[in-house]
Amino acid sequence: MKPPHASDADPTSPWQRVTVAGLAMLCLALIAAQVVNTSIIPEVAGFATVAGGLAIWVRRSASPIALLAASASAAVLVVANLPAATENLRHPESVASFVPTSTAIVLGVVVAASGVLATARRAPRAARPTAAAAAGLIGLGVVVAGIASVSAHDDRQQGGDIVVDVRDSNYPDLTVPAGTNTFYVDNHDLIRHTLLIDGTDVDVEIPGSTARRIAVELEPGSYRYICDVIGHEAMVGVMTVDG
Ligand SMILES: [Cu+2]
Repeated sequence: MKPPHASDADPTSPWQRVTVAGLAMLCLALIAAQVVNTSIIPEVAGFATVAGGLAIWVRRSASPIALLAASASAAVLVVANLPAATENLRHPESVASFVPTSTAIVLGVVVAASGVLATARRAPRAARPTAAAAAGLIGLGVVVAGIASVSAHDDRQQGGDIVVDVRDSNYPDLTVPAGTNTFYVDNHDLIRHTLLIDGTDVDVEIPGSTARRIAVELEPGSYRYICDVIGHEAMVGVMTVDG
C-alpha cells in the first residue's frame, strides 16, 4: 500500500525502476571493463562510482532532481565515450573491448531516456518492453562478439620471427637488426590493441588474445611504435634498429 504522503513522482513508477536497474548494471559493466583491462581507468572508475551513487539515490528518492541527474550523467557517459566506443564497436572480435562498450552504450541510452520519462511520468507501459529490448540488445552484443572472436584471424609464430609480447597494455623496447624483420606481436591482453610504427605504413589491428605477424623493412635508427586505441596513449615502445 502506498503511503498517503507519496511524493510528487510515483516512487514505484516503472521508469524509475528501469533507471535504477540501468544505473546498477552500468556500474557493474564499468567495473567489469576495468577488470578485463587489468587496471583502474580513472574516468571509468569515476563513472562507475557516479552510476552506483545515482542508483542508490534514485532508488531512495523519486525526486525529479535525482532522476534528471541520472539522465544527464548517462547522456554525458554516452557522448563522452562515443569516439572510443565507435572504434571498439567496429571490432567485435575483441570480446573484452566490444561487450563492455556495447553494454554501457545500451544502458547509457536507456538510463538517459528512462530518467526523463520517469520525471515526466510518460508512457509507463513502455518501460517493461524497453527494458526487455535493452536486455535483448546486450545479449545480441555478447553473441555477435562471441561469434566474431571464434572466427578471428590468429597468426602462428614462424622461425626467425621477432617475438613482441604485449601484456598489461605495454609495448616493450626492442633492438633489432636492419633490413626486413618479421615481428610476431602476441597480444596476451583480453582487450584489442593496434600497432603503428613511426616512419612506416604499418598500422595493424591486434584483437584481444590473438597474434599478428608483421613484416617490415627498417633502416638503421630509432623508431617509436605505438597503439592508437583511445586511452592507450601510454603504449609506446622504442625499436632500435642496428646498422
Ligand atoms: Cu592498446
